Amino acid sequence: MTTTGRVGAAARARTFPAGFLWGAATAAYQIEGAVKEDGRGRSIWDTFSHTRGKVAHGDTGDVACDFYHRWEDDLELLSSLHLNAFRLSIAWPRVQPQGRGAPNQRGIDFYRKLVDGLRRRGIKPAITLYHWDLPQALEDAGGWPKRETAERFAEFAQIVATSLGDSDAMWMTLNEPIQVAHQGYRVGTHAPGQRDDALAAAATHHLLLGHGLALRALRDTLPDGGNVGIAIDFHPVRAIGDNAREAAAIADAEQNRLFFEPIVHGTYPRAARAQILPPAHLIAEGDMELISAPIDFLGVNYYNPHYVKIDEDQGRPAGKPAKVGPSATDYTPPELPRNALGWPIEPSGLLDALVAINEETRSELPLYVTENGCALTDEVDSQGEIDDAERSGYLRDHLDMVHRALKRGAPVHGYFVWTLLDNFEWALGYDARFGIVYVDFESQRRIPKRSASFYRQVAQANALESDGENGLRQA
Ligand code: IFM
Repeated sequence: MTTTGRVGAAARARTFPAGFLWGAATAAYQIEGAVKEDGRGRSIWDTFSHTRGKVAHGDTGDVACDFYHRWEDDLELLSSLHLNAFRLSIAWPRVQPQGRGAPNQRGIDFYRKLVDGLRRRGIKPAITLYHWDLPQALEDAGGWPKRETAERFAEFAQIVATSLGDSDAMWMTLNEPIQVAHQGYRVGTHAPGQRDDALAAAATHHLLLGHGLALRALRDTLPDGGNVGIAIDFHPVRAIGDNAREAAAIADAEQNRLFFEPIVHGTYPRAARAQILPPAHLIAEGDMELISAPIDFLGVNYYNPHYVKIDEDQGRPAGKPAKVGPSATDYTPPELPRNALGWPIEPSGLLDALVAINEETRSELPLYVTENGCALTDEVDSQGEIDDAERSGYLRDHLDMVHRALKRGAPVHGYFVWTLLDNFEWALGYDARFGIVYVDFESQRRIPKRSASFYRQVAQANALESDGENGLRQA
């Protein structure tokens, strides 16, 4: 493409608002490694991944991307990609090895160095307090099904806010709490591996309460009350045929509204089935007010919609139960493209989610896409490169939807690709590669994929060029 051609294309580009955040999202256990260093305590994921049969190939996060030691090079990588935001999570067991009591200074020092390193590079930290690595000691005391865990979480939030409060960060209390309740306590595919509806329903309420109590602690501790939100995964529900409408409404209540509705309205969704909802005796006076206290933004994680189709013979939704949510099935229209994990790829679901959330919050809540990305089976070619054209196309198509959502009035302020580095993908181990940067886990060498080059050009231009290529063809 010639220079003149690019200027011409730029003139017709889909430009994002000034100050738009271009970020990459990560989570502590998925990248840090160093699980026994500097006084870190044990987390439920250490226990789970070391339990036979729980994670593919027996993989663990013991080393992961060794980010704990390589963080400085990885921040350089962020700079080289022209990203102006980085989403990281704080490993609770590094800061409070037993989940309670005095902080471990060496753990705090690590995150201090990290946010200072980001600040030096002009990259905004987006800090998640809980991305699934509960201290094992708290699980031993009952975990999220117990109210006390929510109280301990607020104490942890207060410690972190005191230590890093000057970092001009975005703060998120929880990441995808439905996955904690559902995969962690209902179907057992994630740590701590429990399988019990009642535990999952109790965990649901205490995760929400943990959010509310942590939010209050952050408001009290951060300068000017901080910039605080939560990251929730949204799966727009598509009914296939009129006879699927009722089941779709239930699925929407159980997959999407279970956490969204308490936070924005202070109520649990009426359409959810009784066994999914927290029982009344767990909901103390004042809980719903705490949970629905105003937040400054909502983080929207999006990967795919859910389809509901009624199996005529069985009279119930078609497909096997999926592990991602209480009423999801793995039924997907066969014509849809899928990623390497079999997840359907449907960019319009992101537009639908952003527009629907904005309507429901009456344009009063700033939105960020806090996760969106594509798992592929990437391979290094003979040139030493990773030509992940499919991922670049995925990013282009989803960014186009973000741009359309902006045009339809949704106040989207940033986009975080999931993820910077190939990493430990929970129960799937290291097979699923979501990164825009390839990681050779033997040598820990990082190789930016072609999608990284595409994303860099979009971030640098703050725009999708009119043909959506952003240098892709000559990259
Ligand atoms: O890797 C996860 C992340 O930790 C939470 N959201 C979904 C990603 C892909 O499965």
